Amino acid sequence: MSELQALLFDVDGTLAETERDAHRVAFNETFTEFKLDWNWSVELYGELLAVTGGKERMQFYLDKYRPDYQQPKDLADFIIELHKDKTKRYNNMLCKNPLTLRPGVRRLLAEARSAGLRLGIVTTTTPENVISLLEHSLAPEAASWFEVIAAGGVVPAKKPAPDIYNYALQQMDLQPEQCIAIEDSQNGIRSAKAANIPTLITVSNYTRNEDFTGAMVVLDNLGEPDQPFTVLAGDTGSFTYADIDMLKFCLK
Ligand code: XBP
Ligand code: MG
Repeated sequence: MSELQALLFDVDGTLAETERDAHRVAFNETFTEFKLDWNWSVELYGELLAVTGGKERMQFYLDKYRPDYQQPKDLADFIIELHKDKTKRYNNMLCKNPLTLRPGVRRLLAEARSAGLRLGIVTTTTPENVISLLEHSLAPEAASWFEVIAAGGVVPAKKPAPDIYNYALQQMDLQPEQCIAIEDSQNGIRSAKAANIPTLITVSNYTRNEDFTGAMVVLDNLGEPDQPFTVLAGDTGSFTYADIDMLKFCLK
């Protein structure tokens, strides 16, 4: 087994609970702005999350739920326009009302940095969304802590395809077994495992009932010294929160 060298973090659902009260709300505001009778309830959005990527998600919604919608001839361009508006709204939201990071995220990142571990971001969300979340919720300079921010459409196929993880490995010149991916969803673990990267799951509010077969360990969150995690699958020994020693223990 190679020595652990890098942590690769997913964003949505992993660093913060971004989906229900931020991405979903931004989509709905855009639909209202464009006078569309589309409204994504909390429940419906859970089903739409089966498809990663906001543009792809809108197309999926029309295909599956709105066969009645009179599509414009240039539907792909229209979706791009809607998505630009949604991205602007989402970024304004993160600036005005920064989201709280999930338990253990800030601590684990700080420990990883002082232990000399390398860091990467691997996500399907739009790059500017990542920068906003990092700047407003973590630290103004936090984007610079990550060697690579692999995001959005930089690769042809989004998660669950392995492309975005393979891209990050290539950019960082790392082998999969030198890394741990930290994910919250089945699409995320399918992507990381298809790239052969050991994966730790912290379930999020939309993903707790998903199938995480192949995960190194499944936790409710990363935990804190005074706020132990709950282990949902796997062996964490006597560790009660995720730190570097715990990650190394789980790799063995
Ligand atoms: C999250 C996604 C994203 C966001 C929306 O994936 O699928 O599409 O829901 O962002 P991950 P965009 O957990 O891998 O970050 O609208 O910018 O696509
Ligand atoms: Mg996620």
